[in-house]
Amino acid sequence: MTHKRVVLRVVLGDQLSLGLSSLADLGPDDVVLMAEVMDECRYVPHHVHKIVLILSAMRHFAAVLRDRGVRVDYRFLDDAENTHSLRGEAIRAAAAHHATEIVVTEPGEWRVLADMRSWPEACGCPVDIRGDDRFLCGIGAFRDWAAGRKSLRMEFFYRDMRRSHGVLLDADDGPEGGQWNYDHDNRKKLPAGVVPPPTPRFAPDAITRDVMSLVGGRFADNIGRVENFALPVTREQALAMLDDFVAHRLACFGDWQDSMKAGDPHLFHSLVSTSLNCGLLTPLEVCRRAEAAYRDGAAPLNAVEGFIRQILGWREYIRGIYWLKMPAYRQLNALGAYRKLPWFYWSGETRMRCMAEAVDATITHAYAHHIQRLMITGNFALLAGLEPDAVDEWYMAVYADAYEWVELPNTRGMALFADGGIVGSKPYAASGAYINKMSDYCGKCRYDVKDATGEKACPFNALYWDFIDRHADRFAGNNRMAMPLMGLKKMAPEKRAAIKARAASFLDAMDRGELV
Ligand code: FAD
Ligand code: DLZ
Ligand code: SF4
Repeated sequence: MTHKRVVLRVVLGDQLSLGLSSLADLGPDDVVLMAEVMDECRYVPHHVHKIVLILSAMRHFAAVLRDRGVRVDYRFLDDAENTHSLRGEAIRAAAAHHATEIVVTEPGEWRVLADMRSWPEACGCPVDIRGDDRFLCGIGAFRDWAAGRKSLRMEFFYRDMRRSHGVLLDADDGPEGGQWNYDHDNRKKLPAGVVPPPTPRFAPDAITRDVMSLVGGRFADNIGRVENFALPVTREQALAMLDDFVAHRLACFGDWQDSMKAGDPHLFHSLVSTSLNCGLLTPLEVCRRAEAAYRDGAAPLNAVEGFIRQILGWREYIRGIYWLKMPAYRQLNALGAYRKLPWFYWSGETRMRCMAEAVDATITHAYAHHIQRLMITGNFALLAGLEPDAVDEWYMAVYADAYEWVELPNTRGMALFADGGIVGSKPYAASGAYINKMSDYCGKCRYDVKDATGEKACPFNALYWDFIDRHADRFAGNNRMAMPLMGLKKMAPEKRAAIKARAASFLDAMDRGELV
């Protein structure tokens, strides 16, 4: 007896796009497999909002496919026979449907791709792993771009992306407005009187409520509370988030992109990363919407260019670096950082108001904006020499938009400089002065941002100079570090010694688990 040709199409939890390459040539007898599995829910201790988001968005996406007449084999987390691994579910489904082939879009994480390479033998049929063309720069295309270059700076990649995708170009195919980069306009502090608009919250429907109770029960020890979950879980909701951003926040995005304000982690940011990363939005449509707002006169160029740079530039570049450099990238620790992660990263219990603000937002919303991630929690980890594996695990666990392809180069590369300068030409190290300039945090902090050595001195000040001192030899040849190295050289020896003593006593107290 001969079986029909049944292709099993495996769709992962961050592949929820109707235009997905693995769904391109779907036949009437094909089956789509979607599987909720424990392995993916616990390979890091995800924030509960991340698990609710993925499982609810998967269930909604399965319903959309079924409405379109697609045969979906959906495996729930509490199914008794669930093997709790993607591989195990692929094996079971291939057997149950007599699959003659498996088709899947390449996953977002190296560990999953490595596992998929064993699927042909395990499942007893060929496995076609297709490129993920939701990204605008394929893995091979990035490799070609990188080949032979001495340095892989984002800026040049971004310009090529603008040109090749025809985004924000003028009539002569040059950059709109005559410049590629408007960053110098985008570093303002939010004035005290400006109140950013509220950001949309999406009330959970019956599907999401079911998932919330499942996740609340199974992952009670994970960070966050399911009760305040309000993220977009459908394409319609994701589009509503994008509409709201374009209508109410995009115009101010540029000016206050780097600003921080106590009690408001969202400010004028878009909040589209969770939807982009699980497939509810595509990067090109988001960039086109922003460009249209500029062409219609609804948003200025510095805002729109600044926003598009994040998506067409940084997001694609970061993903390119991940696949270019893995698996070795995951082991890099160029600055030899070995201090254990302090507990306040998980609890928010610290006297440093900037850290408490960033961690509290993270616990409450599974979100903090880019400058909080880079210049507060990331900067502290860099200055204090926290161990990159632990820092990576934290960033992977706490944010609803975290997947290794985007988390790892941002954390190990951009924030920690543990890649030795692949992503950034210099470390993003800053003292309290920067935080004070860009936020309203310091005024009510227990520490004094103007002091570096006293009992109440802002820890970021002593840690900053201690960091420069510890790595002075390494940075000696780096032009971009000339200023701080000169500052260190000019510092009176007694002051230098006092700063080092303050840094050491602060770190000792932190290591002992004292409230710092
Ligand atoms: P906006 O500020 O409105 O920016 C718009 C979009 O640009 C984002 O949605 C995102 O898709 C993209 N973007 C902006 N900056 C970056 C960047 N550096 N890398 C990649 N995409 C970018 N982003 C993630 O999506 N997942 C992560 O796990 C993640 N981890 C990070 C860890 C660290 C240490 C740092 C410094 C940054 C990290 N980022 C991560 C990048 C960035 O902070 C988030 O994308 C952003 O804060 C998401 O909020 P938003 O959608 O409001 O972004
Ligand atoms: C993040 C996540 C979670 C929490 N759960 C699942 C799941 O149960 N099933 C699934 O297919 N995907 C899940 N995901 C997303 C995967 O972790 C993601 O596809 C891989 O990390 C590759 O990017
Ligand atoms: Fe942070 Fe220092 Fe400002 Fe306090 S004084 S909020 S620790 S930068």
